[in-house]
Amino acid sequence: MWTLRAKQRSSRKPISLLLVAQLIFQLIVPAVAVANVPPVADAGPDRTVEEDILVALEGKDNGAVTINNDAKYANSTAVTLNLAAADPEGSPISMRFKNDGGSWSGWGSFASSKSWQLPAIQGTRKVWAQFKDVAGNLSEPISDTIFLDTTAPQRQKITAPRLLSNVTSGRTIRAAWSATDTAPSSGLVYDVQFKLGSNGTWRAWKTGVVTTSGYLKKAVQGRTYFFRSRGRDNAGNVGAWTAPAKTIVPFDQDKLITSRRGFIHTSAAPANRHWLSTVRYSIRRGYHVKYKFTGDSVYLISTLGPDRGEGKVYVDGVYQKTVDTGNARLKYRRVIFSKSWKRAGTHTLMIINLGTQGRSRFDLDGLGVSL
Ligand SMILES: [Ca+2]
Ligand SMILES: [Ca+2]
Ligand SMILES: [Ca+2]
Repeated sequence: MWTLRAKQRSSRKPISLLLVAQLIFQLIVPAVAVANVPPVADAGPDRTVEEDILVALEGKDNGAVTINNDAKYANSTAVTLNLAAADPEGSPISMRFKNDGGSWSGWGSFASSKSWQLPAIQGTRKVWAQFKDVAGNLSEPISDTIFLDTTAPQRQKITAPRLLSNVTSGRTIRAAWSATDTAPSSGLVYDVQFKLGSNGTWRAWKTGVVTTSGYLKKAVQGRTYFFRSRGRDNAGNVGAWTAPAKTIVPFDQDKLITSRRGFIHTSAAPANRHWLSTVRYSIRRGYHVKYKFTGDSVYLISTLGPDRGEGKVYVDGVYQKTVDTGNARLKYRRVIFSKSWKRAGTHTLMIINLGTQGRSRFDLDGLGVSL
């Protein structure tokens, strides 16, 4: 009884008792039946009453229902049911609905969509639909399911190295992120963004990924990278962005030098131990390097070792401290001095080699500047 004429004659199905009864009724009183049937657009002029009845039998189905156009997930209990059903004679039909395990709604006139309320229970929900013709014939109840997930991911978190030289000698930043989505979850994915500098513009890095870490390659020396992430579920619930994680990519040792005396040596060995592979060093007392930088914090990066000695550090011409890079064994990319300010400004940093007896070498490997 429930058919769309476009897909008629596609398959012959068993004739139900109900339909047989209807067929007999219509054969007995064909004149009445024909008189009551309004004209149908695609009924050809040559079609007989018998053919019309045959079409109705062949096209028998129970209509169709989908929730939210058959989307996999819903993030709200308020959904739209999409309906398809028609009486072959074109007479009006009515429809009713129920949530699985609930009771039927009242009958209403057929419409191709219907607002519906799911029970607020997370997970797979099922909705039933049923149709009725003017003669009171009922279709078989049909149903559709959808996965309901109304909770946004929580406990968003992202981590990235504060100073890149602390974890690697090269320009690849590894960031890791996480979040949790209350079970049953429609599936958790992440968006990750980064920007250069605190005043930079956020740009997409990872969108809708299931991975929980990534490598940002070829980071630019001297820049400060900010990362943030959020969890998002497949139903469209979106978590809040994390507070940014900050990674300072230090300048290499030569980049910001404004003046120097000595410190003529450059060492590239051993590979991949020094920040960006090389260090500049001095072995003479009194030799110095002066840097000029703009930022709100600075990190002086050097090498510790048995033959490494002491140096004096000055900021903006003011003595800060004497640092000792002596150590029983070699340690690369160590922060030997740091200082921060409330707001960004331009400063100078000077290091003077003290030429410590027996271990006069002093390394300069990089300068981390946060901006
Ligand atoms: Ca569905
Ligand atoms: Ca969720
Ligand atoms: Ca270096």
